[in-house]
Amino acid sequence: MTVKERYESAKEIYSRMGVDAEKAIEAAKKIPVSMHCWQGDDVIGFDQRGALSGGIQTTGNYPGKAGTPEELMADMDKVLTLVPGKTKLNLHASYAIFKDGEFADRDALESGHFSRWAEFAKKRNMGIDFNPTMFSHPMVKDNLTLSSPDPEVRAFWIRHCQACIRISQYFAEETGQPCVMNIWIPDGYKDIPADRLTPRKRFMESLDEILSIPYDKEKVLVCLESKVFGIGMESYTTGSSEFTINYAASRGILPLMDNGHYHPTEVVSDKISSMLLFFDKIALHVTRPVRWDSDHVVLFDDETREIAKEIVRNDAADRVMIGLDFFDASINRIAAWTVGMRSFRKALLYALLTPNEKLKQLQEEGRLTEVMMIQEEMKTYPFGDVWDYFCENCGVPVREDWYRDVKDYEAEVLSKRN
Ligand code: RNT
Ligand code: ZN
Repeated sequence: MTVKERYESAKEIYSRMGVDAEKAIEAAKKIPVSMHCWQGDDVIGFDQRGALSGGIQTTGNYPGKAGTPEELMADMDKVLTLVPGKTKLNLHASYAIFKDGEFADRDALESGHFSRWAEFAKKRNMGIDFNPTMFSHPMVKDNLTLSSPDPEVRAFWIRHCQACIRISQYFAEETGQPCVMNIWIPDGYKDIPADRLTPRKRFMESLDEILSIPYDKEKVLVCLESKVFGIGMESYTTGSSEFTINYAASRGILPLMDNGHYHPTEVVSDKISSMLLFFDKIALHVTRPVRWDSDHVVLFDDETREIAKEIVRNDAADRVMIGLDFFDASINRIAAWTVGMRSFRKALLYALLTPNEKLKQLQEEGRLTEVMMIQEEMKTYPFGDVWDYFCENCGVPVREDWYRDVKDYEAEVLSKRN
């Protein structure tokens, strides 16, 4: 049977459950998912050569990582041929591209340092999301940035974030799509702090200063990402969940939830609905924490599916800004990106193929046995047949066929890199 024939049969099976597969496919194509540039080079960037620092870490040393803008762009282009659906580009400020002999420190970055990225995105019809980079830099002193007791350290990073807002607005204007700009700081303490309040107060004041510059709030969606711990910041992080939610709510910016940033039995899928009741828009970093915030490649696993369901069944695809955030240096990086991007898209399609209205109705009527029964039976519906058709329809390889391209690319391109 062809992919199309299998799809026709699957469509019929889903329709008996009241699910319109055609509609699901169209909707799944359109939801933007932001592809993070930092999977391509283990979060190193182009403005420094040092190791990754700031409470995050990559593990592994798989050969062939991108070392230049040309290599990173070529790698992303390869991934783009393998992943279906609407994709945005997610950049970090450390990926500024300098001309020969030119250099600007992070507090002096300008849109010109990102013009090649803007060109790259425009040619591919992609929007751009952006992130200040407050790690892997000598001005991160004692693991502190915007909450540092040193006024010079704070001022440096305030200037950096303000520069990033201007660059984000430039991206929005160039691409015609809003730019989600996410602020994450590593700040925290390894051991029990003597004062939890003062650093948070300074962080709050620094953020207020950053946001005091004029910018177009329709074009730049500033978010604040929380975190419960970092490597070397096990006891206290300044930007905790309570801090970021309250800050975002009181200042009219977006909260960003990274599903690696909570206590191990907490799940972001359960948090989305609460956030949607109080925020117009929220942002996500979808990742896969294995025992800690390990940033493994996103899979089509239970929590990923549950996150996608929360977005879809609450009709919130335009209110939840989706970005991926993982960095595995132990496997082929093109494959890592592809698996992560395909998995999240799969989860969106899966959520769209769920009889959400019917299940809600059953819950309202207290028919909880049926809720469980249907959710369980749906797991063995012919989802793969719809997914395969979706891929074919989007012009990307079906099933594991994409891996051949990755192996060829590895042989022809990656293996020739230092
Ligand atoms: C770190 C945060 C942050 C980074 C990226 C590189 O724990 O998740 O989002 O992973 O900005
Ligand atoms: Zn994150």
